[in-house]
Amino acid sequence: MVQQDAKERIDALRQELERYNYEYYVRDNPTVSDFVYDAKMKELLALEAEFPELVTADSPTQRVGGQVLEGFLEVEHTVQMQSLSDVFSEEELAEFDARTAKALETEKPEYTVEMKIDGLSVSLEYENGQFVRGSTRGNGYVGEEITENLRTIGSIPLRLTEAVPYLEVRGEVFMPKSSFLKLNEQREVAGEPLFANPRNAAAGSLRQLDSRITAGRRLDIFVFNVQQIQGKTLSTHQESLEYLAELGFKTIPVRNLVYGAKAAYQEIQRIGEMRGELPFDIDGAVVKINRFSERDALGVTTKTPRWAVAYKFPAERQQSKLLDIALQVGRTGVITPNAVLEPVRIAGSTVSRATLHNEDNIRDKDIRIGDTVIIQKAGDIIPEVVEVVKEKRTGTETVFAMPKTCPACGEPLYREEGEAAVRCLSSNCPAQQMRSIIHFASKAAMDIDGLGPAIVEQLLDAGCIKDCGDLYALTYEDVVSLERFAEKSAQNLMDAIQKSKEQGLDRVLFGLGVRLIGARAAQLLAERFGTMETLMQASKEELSQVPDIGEKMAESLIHYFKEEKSLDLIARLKAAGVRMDYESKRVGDSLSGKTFVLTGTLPTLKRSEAQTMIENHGGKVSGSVSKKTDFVVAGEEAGSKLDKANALGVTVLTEEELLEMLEMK
Ligand code: 0OX
Repeated sequence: MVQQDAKERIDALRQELERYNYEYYVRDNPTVSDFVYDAKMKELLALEAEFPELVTADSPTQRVGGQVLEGFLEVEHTVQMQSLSDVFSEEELAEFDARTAKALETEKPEYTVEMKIDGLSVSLEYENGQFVRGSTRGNGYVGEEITENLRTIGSIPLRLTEAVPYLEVRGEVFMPKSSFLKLNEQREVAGEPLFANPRNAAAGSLRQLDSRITAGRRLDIFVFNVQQIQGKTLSTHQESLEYLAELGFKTIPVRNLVYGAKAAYQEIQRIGEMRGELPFDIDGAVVKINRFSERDALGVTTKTPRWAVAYKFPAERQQSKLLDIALQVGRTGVITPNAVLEPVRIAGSTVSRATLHNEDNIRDKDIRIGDTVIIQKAGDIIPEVVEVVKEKRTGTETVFAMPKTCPACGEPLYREEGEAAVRCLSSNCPAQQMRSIIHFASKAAMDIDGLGPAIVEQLLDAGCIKDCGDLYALTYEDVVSLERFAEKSAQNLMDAIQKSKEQGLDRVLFGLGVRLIGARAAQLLAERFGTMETLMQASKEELSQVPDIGEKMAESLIHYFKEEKSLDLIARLKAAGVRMDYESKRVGDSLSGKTFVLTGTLPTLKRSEAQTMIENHGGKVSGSVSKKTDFVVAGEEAGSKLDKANALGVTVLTEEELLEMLEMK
């Protein structure tokens, strides 16, 4: 066949296959047999093999790539992927409605109520109608690029029905319940660990570096938001969902218009009643203002829009039997009692452990070993024992008593006045040491990839390490001689340990696990004091002068830096070459105390870039205009925020004026 004929045939096959795909995955309404589909796909593959120059990224043959990635790249979201604020009752929903109605000066706001899919939020970007990039939500500002994995999802169009210049949409990737059950059955047969629920299974599938694995996982998506669009004006949520459906997306099902809180609540209840019968998990319903002009008027907070709210369905509860109470020793020596339960299925997963919080909780609820208890699990939260079914007592139950000594090291346990927690204060307690090392290596601290709980335990057992200071003295031989370690993974771990030395003061400080010093406090302290030495010399007064560092935190630091053991550990980390200084991203304070709002499309800067620049000069960026706003930076097609700024007399800047202000022009 000559190339011209091949091109025509290839185009025809692609169009046909795309249509079958759409009918099968998006419409749930297959129109051809697998046999016909496979035959056409084979023909297309053969032609593309013969004319490789005709292969394009949006060809249906390209859904599953052959390359294995080394890691995921970061993606900065130009439009923040916000989360939703939650409400849990009709009253809380009514409060949201009252606030909204007041701000919009209407009696019954126009809402859409849609299902809240229990999956993972992703962004999909299209240029000229072609799928070019997909990413996870991450922290809302920065996520991970997972284009290859998303391509494998049949309901994600690779090419839209219109060549829209630019479009970014947001949706929820999920695993249908039936696929989840099948996957776990296969994993059980293969002796692989089971996924706790469809959401975790979907998350695990999207995190694969080899998209062929993702392709085998039968993921699906519902799309529910236009993040950005060029070349089309949309004015309501309903309109945008209809438009997305026309473009070929599978859009969120059940999204009815209602007016006011009462009607919204009724619709939520109606969705709740469907829950059990749906082929996928939902964890609530989302109530959103329908008109975009009204959304703009309501604005956003730093994390969540003011124009929407998630109504979370109550957690599912189940009965089980309390077989035993096991004690866990935490990083700071706190002893947590955990319920060992007869396994029971709750909300799609099997639960055999639940937290009992502390001694007082066990006493107050009169929880005894052998009791029938009620277990609750809400979303990601660890299951907990809610109450005892006292009618089921037989008289053989036994009352639990907290031991007097640590189950891990045998040293006496203490309970401070006014505290519910019982602690082991021994500095040589092996359980605490293990937890401290796991914390040090964790993502938010030194981020040592591959150093999880199981490996830390192996290293401790083999006597290779005693604390986190010893990690940097580990040798390749130490690691490779551990059970189940191949040469490549041993080298990867060695590399990750080396790399972690560059993390900087904020991460080291958080990693040390000083009581009360969380990730944010560590960052504030690193920013203020710059080096470990200066920080160690700071007085309690100097420490508590840092905004958001309270007196208790300051005391805890002073106490930590007095201990011989801490000083020795810090000295060893330093000697090993671990960086103990902080490279501030701040370049100046010229905008300190000033609040900015960005609106419209700026001529050269992305909004996120402008935001970073402002923040690096000490300014704050907010999502909505108020009397407290100092400047509004407005670009093209700035909407209601600009109107509001003008109405309030807030100074409006162009991008150029902003750059001048930052002395960058
Ligand atoms: C869901 C879901 C999540 C878009 C703008 C703010 C929140 N899990 O089904 N998020 C949203 O809305 C986003 N809608 C949904 N239906």
